[in-house]
Amino acid sequence: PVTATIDGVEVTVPTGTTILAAAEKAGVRIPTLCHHADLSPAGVCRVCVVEVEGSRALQASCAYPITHPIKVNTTTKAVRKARRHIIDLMLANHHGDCFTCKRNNNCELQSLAQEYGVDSFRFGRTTQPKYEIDRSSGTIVRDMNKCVLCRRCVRTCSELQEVGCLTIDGRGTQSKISTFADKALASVICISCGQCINRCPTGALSEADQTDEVWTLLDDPTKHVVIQTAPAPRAAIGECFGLEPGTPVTFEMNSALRRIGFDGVFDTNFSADLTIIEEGTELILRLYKALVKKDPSVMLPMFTSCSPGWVKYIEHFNPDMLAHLSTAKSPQQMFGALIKTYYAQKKGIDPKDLVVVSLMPCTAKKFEANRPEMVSSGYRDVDYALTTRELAKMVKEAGIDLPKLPKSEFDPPFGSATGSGVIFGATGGVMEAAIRTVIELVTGKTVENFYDHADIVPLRGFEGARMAELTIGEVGAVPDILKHLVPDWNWLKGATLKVGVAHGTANAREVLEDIKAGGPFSQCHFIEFMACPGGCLGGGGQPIPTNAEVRAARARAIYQEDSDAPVRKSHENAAVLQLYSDFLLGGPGGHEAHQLLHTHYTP
Ligand code: HC1
Repeated sequence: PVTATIDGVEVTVPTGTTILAAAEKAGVRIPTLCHHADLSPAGVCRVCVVEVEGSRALQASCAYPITHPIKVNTTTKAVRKARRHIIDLMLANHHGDCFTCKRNNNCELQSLAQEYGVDSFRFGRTTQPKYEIDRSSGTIVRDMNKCVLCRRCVRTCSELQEVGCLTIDGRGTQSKISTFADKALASVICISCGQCINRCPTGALSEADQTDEVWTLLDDPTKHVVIQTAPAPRAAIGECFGLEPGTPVTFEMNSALRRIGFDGVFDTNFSADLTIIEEGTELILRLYKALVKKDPSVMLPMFTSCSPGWVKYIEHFNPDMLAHLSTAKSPQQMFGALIKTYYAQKKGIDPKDLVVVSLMPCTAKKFEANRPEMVSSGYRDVDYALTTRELAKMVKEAGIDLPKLPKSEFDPPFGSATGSGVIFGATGGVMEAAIRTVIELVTGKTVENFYDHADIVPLRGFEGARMAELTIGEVGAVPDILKHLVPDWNWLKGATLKVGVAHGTANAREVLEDIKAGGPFSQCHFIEFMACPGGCLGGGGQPIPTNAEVRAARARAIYQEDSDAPVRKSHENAAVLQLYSDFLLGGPGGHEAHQLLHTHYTP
C-alpha cells in the first residue's frame, strides 16, 4: 500500500492505484471525460489534470499510478485554467447545436462546459459539419462532427467486446475515429450491440431513431399498434425520469404506453417463458441424439440464441460453430410471429393492419427485427424495435411524468409471465430459467428440492464466464406435453447437467476458444451467451450512464420482480400451456412451433 494526500485528505491505497481512483476513495471529485470505469485508462482528453507536488507538468490523474507517497492538488488556479482551456478547445471543434442533439441534458461535454462556466466560444466554433453522418447500419448512427476523440468507443469495441470495428485514424488535428478503411458501418463487422453508444460522452453515437415512424402509425386509425416490453427496460426506464437506477416501474410504464396510444400492451416475458419451453425441448432432444443415439451431427454444448448481438458475433467470427446455436428464435421474434398469427386470428384483425413494436434495451434488436428470415408469419414479425431511451423520449413528448402514473397490468393473452421470464434480462437468467424448467420436467421434483429455493445462486452475479452443474438423480413422470419427444427417458437418470454462462463478447470469445481447445466449457451441455456486459440490463439501448453500479442496481430490481412473482417457472405459465393446446398443436418442438418459433443462421 501507499499513501497519497489529495487536497489535504490522506488516503492509503494499493500501490499502482491511479490518482483518480485514490481521489474517489478520499471523497474528492475530479472531472473526467475520456475515463470510463468499464475501460482501461486512456489519458487522452486531459480534463482530469491535477498538480502533483514535485512534478513540473500537470498530470492526467486517470493515467497516473501512485507508486510512492505523493501530494496532489486538484483545484489550483493552474489546474482550473488548464481544464477550462481544454474544454474551450473541444467546444471549438465540436459541431452541434445542443437544442437539436439527442444528448441534450445528458451530455458530458455540456455538463463540463456548465461546470466550468463556459459562456462564450473563446476559440470560435465549427458551424459547418466536416463529416457526413453515417446512418448506413440502420441500428447505430455515427456523427463524427460531435466526436471529442475520447476513444471510449474504440476501447469499448476492442477491449470490452473484442469486435474491433472502430479505430483511430490520423494524427494530431487530422485524428478521427474511423472504421476499417473508413467504410460505412454497414460494410464493416459491427455486431450492433450499441455498447459504444452507452459509453459515448456526447451525441456522436446514437441509435437509429424510429420514434417518428411509430408516432405516425399510432396516429393512423386503420392500424392496430401493439407493444411488447422486454424484461430489462422496466428496471431502467425510471432513470430517464430522475429515479434511482433499479427502481422498477413496470406497471406505471404500462399505463404510459396506453396513454401514448398503443392498442395492446404485452409482456415479452411471456415469450421468454415460451422460449424456455422450446429451447428446453431442443436441449433434451439434442442430448438424446448426441449421448444416446451417438449422432455425430448433433453439436453440444448447445448455445442460447436470444441475444442478437451475440448471434451476429458468432456468425461473423465463428461461423464454424453455428450448429451449436439453438434454433429457437429470441422472445422478441417469437412474440412478433404470434401476434401476426394467433392474436390476429383471435382478434379478427388482418395482419397487414397489425403493427408490432417492441420496447428493448438493445440496439441489435433493430437489426434482428429486420433480418430477412424473420417473416415466418408471412409479414415482418416485428416492425419496430425501440430502445429504452427512444421510448422515454416518446413518453416525455406526450407530456407524461411516468413515475406519477397509476399502475396497470399487461393485456391478455400475452400479459401473463413468470419470474423466469423476467430474469432473462440479467446475465445467467436464461440459464436459471431453463434449469428450473428442465429439472422439474425431467425429475418430477421441484427445483427447491435441489437448491432449497428457486434461486439458482451459482448462476447469478457478474463474473464474465462461469459454470455450474447439477446431478439429476431420479427421472420422474414426464408430463404429457413432452412425452412425444423421446421414446425413453431413463438415460437421464443420475446424469450431471453441466451449464455455462458468458456475457460481453470478449468473454464469449474466451469461452468459444476454450471449447475449441477442449477445455472445461467443452464439457458443458448448454451455455448462455449475452452480447452485452451484465446481459440485457446493460444493453446498448439502456439509459446513459450504464456502469457496474447501475448494472448491479438494475439486476436487483429484476431479481426482486422474480421473487415477488406468484409463478416463477416457465412451464407453469398457464397462458403458454394454453397456447400449445389452442394453436401450437404439435406441442413443444412440433410442426407449428418450428414454423413460427424457430430459425436458422447464416455465416
Ligand atoms: Fe433481452 Fe430477451 S432478455 S434478449 O436480453 O431473450 O434485448 O431485456 O428482450 O428477445 O425476453 C434484450 C432483455 C429481451 C429477447 C427476452
